[in-house]
Parts: sequence; C-alpha cells; structure tokens
Amino acid sequence: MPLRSSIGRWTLLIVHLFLPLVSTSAAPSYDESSVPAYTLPDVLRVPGEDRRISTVEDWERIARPALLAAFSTHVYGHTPRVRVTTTTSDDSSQPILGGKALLRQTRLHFHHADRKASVDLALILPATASPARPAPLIIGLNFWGNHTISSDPAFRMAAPAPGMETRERGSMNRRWPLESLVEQGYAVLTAFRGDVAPDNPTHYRSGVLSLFPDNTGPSRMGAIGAWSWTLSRLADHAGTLPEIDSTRISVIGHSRLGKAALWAAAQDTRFVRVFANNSGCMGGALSRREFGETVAIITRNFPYWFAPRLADYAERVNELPIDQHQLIALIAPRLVHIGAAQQDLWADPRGELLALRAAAPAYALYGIATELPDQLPPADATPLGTVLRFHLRTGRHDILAADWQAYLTPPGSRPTSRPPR
Ligand code: GTR
Repeated sequence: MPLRSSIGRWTLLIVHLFLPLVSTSAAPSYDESSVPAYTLPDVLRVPGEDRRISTVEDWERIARPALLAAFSTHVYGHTPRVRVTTTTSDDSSQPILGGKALLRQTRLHFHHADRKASVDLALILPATASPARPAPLIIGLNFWGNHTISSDPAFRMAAPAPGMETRERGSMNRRWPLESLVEQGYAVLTAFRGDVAPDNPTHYRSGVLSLFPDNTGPSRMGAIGAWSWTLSRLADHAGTLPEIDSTRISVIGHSRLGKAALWAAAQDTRFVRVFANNSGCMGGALSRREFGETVAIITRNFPYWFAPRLADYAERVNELPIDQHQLIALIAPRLVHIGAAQQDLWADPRGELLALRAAAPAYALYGIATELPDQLPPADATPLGTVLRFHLRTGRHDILAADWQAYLTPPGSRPTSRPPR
C-alpha cells in the first residue's frame, strides 16, 4: 500500500474518532459558564446589508421583509405564496361542558391545482358568544388528535397519522383547560399536527405539504413551516365565523408547536398575541448560546422540521445570518409571551428570556418600552413584562393550567403568590 494513502486512512480514522469530541454536536451543555462568547446580530440592521434602520416605516418596508426572507431561506423554508381555496364539510355543533360551550367540528379542505388536503377542526365556543358579543379566540395545534384534549366522547377521534403513534381520548386534558378558558370567555380552535404534517421523517409531506409540489430545494419548508401555514388557515376560517372577534386572535403552541406558533405570528399580523410555551431551540431561545438543544442536535434529530439549509449551520451557528431574538422582533409591536419551565433546561429558559430582551429595539421603534431582567425570575411568579412577557414555571417540559393562567394574566396585574397547578 503506498505510504501516502495509508497516512490518509489513519488521518481519516483519527478524525472520525475524535471529531465528535470537539464538535458542538456532541453532548449538550447545561452549564452557564460554558456558554461561548457570542455577538447577536443587530436587530435594527437589515440582514445582508450595512443599513441600519431607525423608523417604523423603514422597519416595515425594508427590515421586516428582509428578515422574513432570511428566516425562510435559512431556517423554516419559504412559505408558498399561492392561492389555496378552502371549503368546509361535516359541520356539526353540540353542547359540551354542561352547556357552557358549543363544540363545532368542521373539516377544512384545501385545494390547489389538482391537489387536495384536509384538516379536522374543533372549535370550542363559549355559550355566551354571539355575533353581537363575539369571543376572543385562541388558535393552537394539538399534539395527538382533537379527541385527546377532552374526555367528552363528542370530540371525534382523529384518524391515525402515518408514522405516528396514537393516544387515547382525554390523554392530553392537562394541556387544554377548556372549562376555565370558556369561563374566561375565550373560544379555542384546534387541529391535530398529524393531520397537517405527520411528525415523521418519512411521512411529513403527506399532509398539507402535498399541496405544494414546487416546495423543493435547500430552502423548502418542512413540518414547522406546514404547521405555521395551517395556523394562518385556521385564522382565515375564524374570520368567517360571526361569533369570533377576529381582531382578538391569539396563537399558542407548546414546544415544537411553540416554534410553529412564533413563526406563524412572525409572518401573519392577524395574530395579536403569541404564547410560545417551552419552545426552545429554533423557537424562543437564542441559538448562539448553544445551551441545551443546539442547531447541531436539532438538525440531526429533526431535519424534516426545517429547511434543509439549516443543517449547514450545525457547526457554525455564529454564521447564521439571524438569531431567534429577530424572530420575536418580527412580531413587534404585538404581544409575545414566552413560557419556560424550571426543569426544562433542554429548551434553555435563560436563552429565551435573553432573546425576548434582545428583541426590544424593534418594539422601541413603536414607542414601546420593555424592561426585562437578564437573570431568570423566581418560578411561579406573576409574568414579567407587558408586551414582551416571560414566565418560569416549576416542573418539567409541558404545558399546564398554570401556563395558560400566566398567558391570560392581564399585563400589569399585581404580583400574586403561586398560581394554582
Ligand atoms: C424535543 C425536541 C424539542 C421540542 C420537543 C417537543 O424532542 O428536541 O425541540 O420540540 O421535542 O416538541 O416536545
């Protein structure tokens, strides 16, 4: 064997054995002292240009479109700008929660060119809502099917999604405190993420993404793009309902669906509030901190959630032209509330607080002063902030009644002791 090629082989072997030890894709870090030094992209600078903007007009006309393009190209993929027609079928209504609400179940059909996809909706409407007194609405996808958010057999069983396990009726009740929401006057509109885009690397294109055969290339949208796109379609549908106040639509999401909720609100200004729960990496947390889940880890485990291009940054996160504080800035001047959980270090609670803080210059353009600390607040306290809001809950990665209560606490409320669990 020629000497050169045997040296080459040894080098290759050594690189293979030892690279994982030095690469950032190795074990996640939960140690604040090992957060690397980083510089965040300036929120007011137009990505890819030297220009720094200083007025709302320039923000909306120049910086916002450039930022949306950057997030589309490098992170979530480009949302197809094609006309999709929607029709509905299977509308049925029945009282639930002892008559406190009406459950209206509708199938939403999307048609584009000769392609079709459909999503089953569950609308929980307070009995007090009427065209004369339309209810504010919270839109959010659910993880395991509409039948899992309540034990009431009135909720139709979701069809199994390809490549996903099924869950029992009522098994996600803890995540959807419907009775309390209805008592507070909120309507809730939800659909199963598996109907929209099955959460599976082989099958994720079988839902709404099948409508878009041109969604190809390194900046194509993945499952998160599909979930976000559909959240906007749910807002379209809400706009046709006279019992809903379409000027008061909030969007909520937990974890991967929290990432989708933020991306939906960044693109769609009809969402006046976004509640991003434990959304973490590529949601509310700064990527450059490399604390808990990193770009390297998430693109290895869930490549199909994102534009394939995101994986290019796995080992060079500082070269990403944006960081997640700019996703939050895209939502200005609307309300962004990030909820974190004390034991959910994987989602980097402090990185989420710092991202919110770093979005402040975009809000300042609108004359909105925001004041957030750079250290985590005590757990279970009243949420911090008014328009950029944050709360930390005790416990694990989940969305619980205490989180919903925090999201719905009016800004400026007097500090309380612990919210009920
Ligand atoms: C994890 C993933 C997180 C988060 C979470 C969830 O496995 O690493 O980014 O999305 O799943 O959705 O519960």
